[in-house]
Amino acid sequence: MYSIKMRASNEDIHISGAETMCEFDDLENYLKKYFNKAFYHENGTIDFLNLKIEKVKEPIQILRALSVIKDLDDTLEHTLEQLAKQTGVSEYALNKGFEYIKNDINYSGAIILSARTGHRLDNTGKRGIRVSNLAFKTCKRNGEISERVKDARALATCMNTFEGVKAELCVSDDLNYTTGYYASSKLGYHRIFNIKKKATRQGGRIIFVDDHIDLNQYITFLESIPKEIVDE
Ligand code: PML
Repeated sequence: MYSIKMRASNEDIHISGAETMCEFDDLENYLKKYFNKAFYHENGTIDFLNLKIEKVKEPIQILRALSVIKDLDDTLEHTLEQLAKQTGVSEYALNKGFEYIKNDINYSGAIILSARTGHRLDNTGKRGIRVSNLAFKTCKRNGEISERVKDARALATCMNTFEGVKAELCVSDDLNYTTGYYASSKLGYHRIFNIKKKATRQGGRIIFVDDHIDLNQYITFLESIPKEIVDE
C-alpha cells in the first residue's frame, strides 16, 4: 500500500487538501484526481501544490465506520445542544468550539477542546491536528453519497475511535458548502444542513475530549498510525 497526500494553498492560506492509501496501480488516478481538485477549487486559485507519495510500512489499524444520520436544519440549535448533551459535551464547550470555527484563523487541522471546560488542550497553534494515513476501502455507500461525505465520514471515524473522545463538530471552510456534522462513537455521524451561511470561509473541526485522555497517544494515532475504515 502507498499513502498519497495533497495540500494546496495560496499565499499560505489553505485552499484544498486530500489524502488516501491505495495500491500502486491506483496511484496515477489519485494523482490526476488530486491535481484537478487543487487547481479547480471554488476557494480560489493556488500558488502552491504539494503531492506526496510514501510506502506504508507500519501495520494498518482497522476502524468501523460511524453510521450516517440526517438531521433537520430548522432545529439546528436544538439539535446541536441535544447532541452535545447526549455525548457529555457542555454547552459552554460547544459554544467555545463555535468561537474557534467563526474566528478569522484558518486552521488546517482539528482543534482539541476539553468537553467540560472548553479549554484548548492541543498546542499546535494555527496548524491544528491533521488526521493522516487513512483510507476508506470498503465503503458500501460508494455512489449513494458524495465523495466529500465519504471522506468526512472517514475522518470523523478516526477522530472518534479513541478512548476519551466525546464528539467532533465540523463546519466546512469551503465558501458555499453549508452542511456540517456532529459525530460521536455513541450517536454516529449526524449531518446538519445549513450549519453556516453561504459565501464565507468560516469553518473548522473541533474535537471534544475527556480531560484525562492520553493526548500524546491520541495525536500519534490521528497523525501517524495507518488506519483503514470499513463499512459493516
Ligand atoms: C469539507 O469537506 O470541507 C468538510 C466536509 C463536511 C461534510 C458534511 C456532510 O455533507 O456530511
